[in-house]
Amino acid sequence: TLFNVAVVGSTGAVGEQILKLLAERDFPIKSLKLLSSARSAGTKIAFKGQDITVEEAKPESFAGVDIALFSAGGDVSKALIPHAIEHGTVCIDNTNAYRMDPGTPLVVPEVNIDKVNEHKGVIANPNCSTIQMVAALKPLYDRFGISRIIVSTYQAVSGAGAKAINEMLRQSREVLEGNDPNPDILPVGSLPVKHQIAFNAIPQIDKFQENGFTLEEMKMIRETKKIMNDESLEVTATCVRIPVVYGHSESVYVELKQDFDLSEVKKLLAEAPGIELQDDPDNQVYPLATDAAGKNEVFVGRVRRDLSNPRALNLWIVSDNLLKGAAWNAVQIAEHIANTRK
Ligand code: 11C
Repeated sequence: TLFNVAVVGSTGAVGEQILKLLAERDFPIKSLKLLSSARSAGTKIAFKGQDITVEEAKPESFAGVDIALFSAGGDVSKALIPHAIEHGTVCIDNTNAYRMDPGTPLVVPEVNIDKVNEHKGVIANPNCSTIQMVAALKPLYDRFGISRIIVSTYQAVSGAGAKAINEMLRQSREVLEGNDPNPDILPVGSLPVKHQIAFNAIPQIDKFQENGFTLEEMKMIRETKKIMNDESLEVTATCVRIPVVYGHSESVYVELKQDFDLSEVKKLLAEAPGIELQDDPDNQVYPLATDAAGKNEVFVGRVRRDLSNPRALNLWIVSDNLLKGAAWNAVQIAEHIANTRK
């Protein structure tokens, strides 16, 4: 079976990767509609050698569309997904709009692909920093149980979009030339205060909530419990933006419910789908954002027993935030839908 597919936000950083993956994976496409805001409409994008003109996304754009992948911001998803569902379109949403809606499955294929079948028109793709963490922890959760996770992130600027990449590169040049870096975008475009990202680390990703955590941190906390289907799982997070272009890195402390053998932990990680163990301290082998960039896998290394708690582990988890963190996870879900409809 071939499918009528739409990509909403096709000119954005994630939309671009979705199109690349749909082409590479030879997704069974009958027709491909590229949609965007009015601002980007009219742009031509090449797909498998053919130029497709981007159209403005409107409620009626979804007539006849089987599968739509959304990555144009939460407001666009909230405004258009209800219309797409009315047209019978199955929506895969990369934004925060539906993730915590109790009726919407929040899916990481390596963890809970079975949830896709419970959808009522929309399947939510989790936040990038959550996806790579739960994908890596799932084999340990299944074998030993997990009681607590403490994570600190080192997140790439591409998570904040193409403009933030340019901002980091521009500021780096300014600083090297001895000029004022003139912060303009980060940490949050819509807030008045801006901070330098070049040669810096900013402990704020997205807006602060009333509890003192940022929205990014709350996404990691809430989404992890929902994806693991375990409200008793204790999670805390500190999310930090660093001057890396592609690839989020995470230092994760995880308390297991049972005693474990470190070699078994490494074996489970090495054999898990979508995970690549890169752990050889003697040869200085561990995951690096520069190596993970452009790859679909989640890389895990620095696996060691904690010294303060023998039932706890420390790990370093790295993945390309635009691929497994966004576009690849969404395309995996789309492939599952396509395969089950054959
Ligand atoms: C970042 N994690 O790195 C964010 C971007 O909810 O899908 C992804 C926002 C989201 O800035």
